[in-house]
Amino acid sequence: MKILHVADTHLGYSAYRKVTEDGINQREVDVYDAFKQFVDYAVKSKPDLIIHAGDLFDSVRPNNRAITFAIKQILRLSKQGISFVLIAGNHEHPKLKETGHIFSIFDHIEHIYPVYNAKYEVVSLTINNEKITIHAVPQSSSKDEFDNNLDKLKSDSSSDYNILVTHGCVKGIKEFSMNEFNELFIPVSYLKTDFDYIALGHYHKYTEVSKNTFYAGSTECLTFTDSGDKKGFIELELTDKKLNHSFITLKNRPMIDTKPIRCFNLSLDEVMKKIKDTVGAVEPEGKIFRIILEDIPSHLYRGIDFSEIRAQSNKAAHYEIKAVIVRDSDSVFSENSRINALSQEFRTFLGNQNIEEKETLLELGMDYIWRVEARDEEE
Ligand SMILES: [Mn+2]
Repeated sequence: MKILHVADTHLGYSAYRKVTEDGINQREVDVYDAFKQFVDYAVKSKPDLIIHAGDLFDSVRPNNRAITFAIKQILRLSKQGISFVLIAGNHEHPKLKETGHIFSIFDHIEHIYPVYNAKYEVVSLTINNEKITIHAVPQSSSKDEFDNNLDKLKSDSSSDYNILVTHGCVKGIKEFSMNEFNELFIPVSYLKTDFDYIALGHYHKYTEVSKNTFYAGSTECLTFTDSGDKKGFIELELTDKKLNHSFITLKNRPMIDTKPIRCFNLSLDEVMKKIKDTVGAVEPEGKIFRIILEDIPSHLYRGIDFSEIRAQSNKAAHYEIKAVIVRDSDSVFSENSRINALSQEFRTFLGNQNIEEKETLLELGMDYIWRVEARDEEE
């Protein structure tokens, strides 16, 4: 039995300011393109089954373009008679039940099995005279509801194959967290060996969690943190209880997080030269990249010629500069009224708070600050 496991396709995601000739956000189009490559592969290779482990869409209310695109691609699979089981992830799960679920648009399409009611559901299929049971645990509205669903999991001994599909962070081996407010945790004890395969979604990096358990990862890079990873999906061959897997890589637009430039003891000319060398090595055309300036004194930072960097990067799909600015020791501000770089202020503020999860908050906060700073630089 041939199965494709895909996850975290995030249709409807958009980012940065670059638009296509038709005026559509370039990143949004890139994300569609990655999914289309996957569907092209499926139509060509004709698997018996496709499992999507959640976050098909990037949001609870994807735009019309994302909905139309998803329907069109999924109809291509349906027309080929390929069974497609998809579960809801945290990104498309509505906070309020009355909002309704976007996955209901797939309810009446032949061979398509959307699971999105926050309940454990079983999809049993007979493919080539073999019975395969897919145990689907979609995103739930609370941790308790999710745990309850996981507690009910039971493999079906009358089936030739049992597959579990769910969306969340495996907990217990290593933390597979995306630092998102509504993410759910899957205790490692549920990842039992009586499932022939466990298809996971949520963590965006392709990972073999155990012999029978895999994160397929996302199909595109959505942050610079995953820019070094290969992106794609998993192809599985299940025969006589044996599992063979391979990772199929998609062709994505290059996204490059360049090596940080340590600026502390450099002159402005040296910093500018390092930046220009870094940009040159990236070969910006059509690419997305980030320059990181570490420990740059604020007077140096103010002296950077951003227009020169802009000119050198004008063919890039997007670029940004992340700077960790340190205050000048010869600051003209008096001791009392001195305001440090925003990142430093935030770090100090958090340090004085009596709260758990400081590290997570620090990381999230720094990321926002860097993003805002990067945006300021672009203008
Ligand atoms: Mn995701």
